[in-house]
Amino acid sequence: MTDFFKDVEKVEFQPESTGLAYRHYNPDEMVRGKRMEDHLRFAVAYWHSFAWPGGDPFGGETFERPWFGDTLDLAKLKADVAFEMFDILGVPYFCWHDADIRPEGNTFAESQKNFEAMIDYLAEKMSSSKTQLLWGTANLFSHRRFMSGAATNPDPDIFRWSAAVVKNCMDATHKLQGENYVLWGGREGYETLLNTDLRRERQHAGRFLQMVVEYKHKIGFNGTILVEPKPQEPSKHQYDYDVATVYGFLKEFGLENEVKVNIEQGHAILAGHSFEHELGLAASLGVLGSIDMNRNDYQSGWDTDQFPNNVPEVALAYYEVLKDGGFSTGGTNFDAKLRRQSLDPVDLIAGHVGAMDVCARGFKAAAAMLEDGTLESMREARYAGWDTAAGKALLQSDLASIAEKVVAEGIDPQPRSGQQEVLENIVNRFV
Ligand code: XLS
Ligand code: NI
Ligand code: NI
Repeated sequence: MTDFFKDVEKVEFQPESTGLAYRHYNPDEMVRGKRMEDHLRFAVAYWHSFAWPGGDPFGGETFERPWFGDTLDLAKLKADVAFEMFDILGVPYFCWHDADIRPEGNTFAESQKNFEAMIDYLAEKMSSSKTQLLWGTANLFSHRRFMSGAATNPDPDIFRWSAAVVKNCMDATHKLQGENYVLWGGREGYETLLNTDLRRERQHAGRFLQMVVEYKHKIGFNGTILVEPKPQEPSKHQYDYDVATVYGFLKEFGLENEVKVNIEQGHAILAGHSFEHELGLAASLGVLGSIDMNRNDYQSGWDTDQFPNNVPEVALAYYEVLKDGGFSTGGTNFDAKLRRQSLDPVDLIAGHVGAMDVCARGFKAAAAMLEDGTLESMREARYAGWDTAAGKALLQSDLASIAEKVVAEGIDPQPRSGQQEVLENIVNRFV
């Protein structure tokens, strides 16, 4: 035991509590025939909670954690504290990048050795913990070697380096029985078209992703490969802009049945969409995989990665997830960090407890809206014309015959209300 969380007790479901307890998240509560914990599948993001020093563009580290530094012993201390927090929270999952868990070596081989040592250490910790791996991923964006991209770098040696890192991260995810492997295209984008060969870079990104899928099958990894869309930051323009863009990219490279998406709330907003738009679109395309449930500040236009705190927004998001049948390998990852003034260890716990409660409230509201059924029956009624024999035949027809019948039958269609306010009032009964 470390003494980092020394006075913090295990967080329990205590609906009447005014202290650090779950007031809405009851892991064992049955919702639509399944335990709430198994629906929501919460995960802690290792990087924000344990590796992020608290910097902003105007100032550096604020957190001064005892495990900061580049040695294996400190990396192990970090892992010890992480698993103590997982236990305090009772979360079923966590997620990592290679760079969050291992010290950087002086060479590729040295970094790999450190990484493998830490994967063994995590495996040992996981064997006596309830907390398992939701996903692993590679950090191909922090080190200066990646400043012009990883798979899309003009230098083939960086492509090679990145491919080798991803191979190692996939091996590690497989070894730890992770349920997904994520690729967020950190610097897969550009700053200026004046120095960028768009055509080449997209081809390289496509081939890279095909190699990932080929390798998944080669090693027999049964998890899901997920791409995480984001429109900008750190690059001025990122290739995986949003769900629609990623889907087009997957189609182009023949990967639409192999790869799904990990959708982040804040990234959806940066792309000019709502979270539920991105989720609903992914579901309609059959590629909804997992979510990063962290919001941005609506004024800053930047990825501020804050814990969620808006129940109605969360409810509409889980409504889309539930309509899609819920998560299979995916889950709810808090890709969220504390504000840089929140220095106390207990702040880390409070951030996650609050987020889990907000999600539980939103989730229960979503389940109740679905159970009630009014929203779905009103939506169906709106399209009922298409379920008639004539409606179905229409899509098999052609412009000329349609035009002929429009005249012959003298149709006179009347506009009908979209009933948005009525629908919004229904939602408000549940949130
Ligand atoms: C950054 C991304 C990142 C991914 C994992 O904006 O959200 O944290 O989730 O690389
Ligand atoms: Ni993000
Ligand atoms: Ni993310």
